[in-house]
Amino acid sequence: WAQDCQVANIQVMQNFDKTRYAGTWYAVAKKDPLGLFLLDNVVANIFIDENGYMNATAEGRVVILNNWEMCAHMFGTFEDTTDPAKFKMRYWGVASYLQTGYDDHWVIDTDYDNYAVHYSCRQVDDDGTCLDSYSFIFSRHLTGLRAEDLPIVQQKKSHLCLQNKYRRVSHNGFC
Ligand code: ODT
Repeated sequence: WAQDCQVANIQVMQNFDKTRYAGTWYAVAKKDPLGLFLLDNVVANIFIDENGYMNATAEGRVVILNNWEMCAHMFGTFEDTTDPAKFKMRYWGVASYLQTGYDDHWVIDTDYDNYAVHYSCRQVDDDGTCLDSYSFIFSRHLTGLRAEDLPIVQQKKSHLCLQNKYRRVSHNGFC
């Protein structure tokens, strides 16, 4: 498998099933974008609405205005694309001073029951690689990934050309 780091060539989850993706996900690791927002204690809750569209809430510790630490409560709505594992996510906070945005939300891999690898490229460079990406590694378990899922997740990180770019996301009850 040739690793060319082209955003257009990134392999995403095949036959993605959003109903199985729904539910609670705990972030265990994160590759930050420029101007990072969610620091730690990040929990996402994904649900499918009555029209079949994916929606989500998320919370996490943030520091805004340089030194105001708080728990951000965020909402997101997802637009389907031609690829069932690639979404556009519109997001906003319950409070106006939180971030708003419109990002890609790609599901790179998941077994639905234990782990999920998410990826978002905010800016594609002229050469087709990503200039500004972020990525979450999620677990269904607050305790983190199972040992057997670690090699799979490692491989996906390297396919994203983001190996060694992740930091651990702690959960200490702040949110
Ligand atoms: O933390 C950053 O630096 C960038 C992340 C900004 C997006 C956070 C907004 C979350 C919106 C609602 C919930 C969606 C849940 C999806 C799960 C993964 C992506 C955050």
